[in-house]
Amino acid sequence: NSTYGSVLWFTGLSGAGKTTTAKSVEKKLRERGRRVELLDGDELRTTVCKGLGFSREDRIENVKRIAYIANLLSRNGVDVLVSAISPYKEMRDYARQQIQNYIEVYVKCPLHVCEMRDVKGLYAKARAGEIKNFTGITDPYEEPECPELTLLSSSATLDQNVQTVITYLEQAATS
Ligand code: GGZ
Repeated sequence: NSTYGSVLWFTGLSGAGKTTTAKSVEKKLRERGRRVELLDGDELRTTVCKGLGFSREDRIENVKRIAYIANLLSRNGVDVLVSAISPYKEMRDYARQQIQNYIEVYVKCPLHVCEMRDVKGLYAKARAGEIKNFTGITDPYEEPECPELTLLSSSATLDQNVQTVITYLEQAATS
């Protein structure tokens, strides 16, 4: 549906590169004159999703709120980039069902690589038992079964992954 913006839903482990990739795609789309918004789970948890934790219920509520905002923006022609772990199949299916032009982008990265990067030191804390319900360590991540796109963030470059997304959008626009 061409009047709707695309909703690129980046899912994957903490530290897999969802936000980095989304920001780069955001820049590319802006350069092309698109109106774009990035909805970052980690950031929204300080505002509209404030107070939500990491239980299954809270994560589902978090994703529902994000999907709601994504839908509002997208129906006004804005391209939306969502960056949220969204670890459960159920919540991604919910988003897919709620959102027109939902495009699931699995940012795939082996756990040991995310853990080695440990940009925010969260994996170390999770291993030490200081953070409960940490995705990949003490909480599940259900791998997407048929995402529209899979980006390998440990073996492909950022530029390659961004190009994969842009090419996908270009092809979707002409088909
Ligand atoms: C996973 C956690 C947790 C736990 C804090 N499990 O990589 P980050 O740091 O910057 O982003 C992660 C963010 C996860 O929020 P989401 O809204 O994306 O999660 S979900 O979609 O599951 O609702 C991580 C940080 O918060 N973080 N505690 N226990 N990630």
